[in-house]
Amino acid sequence: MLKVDVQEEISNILFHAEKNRTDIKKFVDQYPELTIDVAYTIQERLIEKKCFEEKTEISGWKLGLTSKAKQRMMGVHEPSYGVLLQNMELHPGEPISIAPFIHAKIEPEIAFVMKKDLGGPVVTVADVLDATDYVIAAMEIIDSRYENFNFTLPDVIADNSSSSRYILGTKKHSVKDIDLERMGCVFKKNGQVCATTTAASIMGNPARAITWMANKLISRGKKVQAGEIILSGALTGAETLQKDDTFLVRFDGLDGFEVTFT
Ligand code: OOG
Repeated sequence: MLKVDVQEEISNILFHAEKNRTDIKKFVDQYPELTIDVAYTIQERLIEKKCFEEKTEISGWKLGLTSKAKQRMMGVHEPSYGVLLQNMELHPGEPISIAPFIHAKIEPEIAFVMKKDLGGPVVTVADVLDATDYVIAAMEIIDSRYENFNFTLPDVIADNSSSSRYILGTKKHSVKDIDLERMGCVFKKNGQVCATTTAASIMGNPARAITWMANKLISRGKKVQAGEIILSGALTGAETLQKDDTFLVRFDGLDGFEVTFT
């Protein structure tokens, strides 16, 4: 088991890598004993540090690596989750400065906002649907603290699943009005289509991906709470971004929106 002081050191290194915009080498080479479970503990330490230092609070959760394509691309075999903080939220229509990022990428996502806790003992798809207040189009900006996004599953978990910022659309939709398997998604970069896909790319159904996370949280003595946002995972591969780039996401039956980087 990785010693507590090493866990603390890793969370400190990750915290400062983000703050100073410096990428770092993945940890598993140096600490092969870094397990998935310990990586979630390191993530919790990192989040406590960020909440304290940045005077912010938890606003929700994000799933990562939920699509087979993405798992294959990153060489991992299961999804991961991370924590969203209030100071990570940006708004459509406001240009986004690339200044704080190391090498950010952007992904289209379906966000669920909860009206009930997902307390278990076992959370099912029906529980997720019943607990959902509304569904809304979203984009996530990921910015791995590791060189060239080169990591193993425990590394990326410790790094809060590469989370950096998130943007929610403006129109709320009832989950009853949406086909969570067949809903189509078009993602455009600078007016050109870069990906088309359906909601089923997220573990067959994004609500199923949420059950995976909700049950994992319960096994760690935590739970999704009413009022929290959940980003259910990217539907496509992440796109690199630069100054002056514009991205548009549009979902069948959900509103779409655009963001521009400066
Ligand atoms: C890990 C996070 C990926 C998603 O939705 O798949 C992610 C990464 O690729 O850096 O957020």
